[in-house]
Amino acid sequence: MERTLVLLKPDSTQRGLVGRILTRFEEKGLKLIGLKMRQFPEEHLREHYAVHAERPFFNNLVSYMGSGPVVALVLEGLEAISVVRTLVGATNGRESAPGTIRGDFGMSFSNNLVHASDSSESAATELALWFPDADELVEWSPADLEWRYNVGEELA
Ligand code: FUP
Repeated sequence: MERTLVLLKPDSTQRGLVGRILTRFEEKGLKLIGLKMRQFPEEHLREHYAVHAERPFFNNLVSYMGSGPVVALVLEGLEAISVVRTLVGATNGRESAPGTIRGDFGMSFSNNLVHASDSSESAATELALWFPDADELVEWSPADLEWRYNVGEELA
């Protein structure tokens, strides 16, 4: 099982899309194991996007991410990192495929609603930054797990 970090960015909260976006992940069968909402401080957001620190759009990106509340999620599932990236869609909402979250809900490249970890390395770094305490994550087993996966084959 993999864990991945998802952020519902300030345009998701401002536009009242949190419930609908969260539903996409739940309906897919990903397990929600962490969730918190806050307007995060600039220093934290700069660290999250440190890989882009030298890029010209960096200051705007940090300012947008700090402009309103963000909902941070931890999702768990088999190959969860790539499954979530596929659900989220391409960075530019004008080009992301219909059926993806960005493709269905957004028109912007910068205000693109959702962040999702793009590799196991970034997931590990981002989970440590956004959910530093182990007790923020809930260990639980969905009652229908045996219907989400073929337990004999896939979870053997
Ligand atoms: P993604 O992995 O799809 O979230 O996108 P990136 O990590 O490449 O970029 C992070 C965020 O920076 C994107 F969500 C949008 C923003 N961005 C810009 O605003 N301008 C750019 O030229 C590139 C990225």
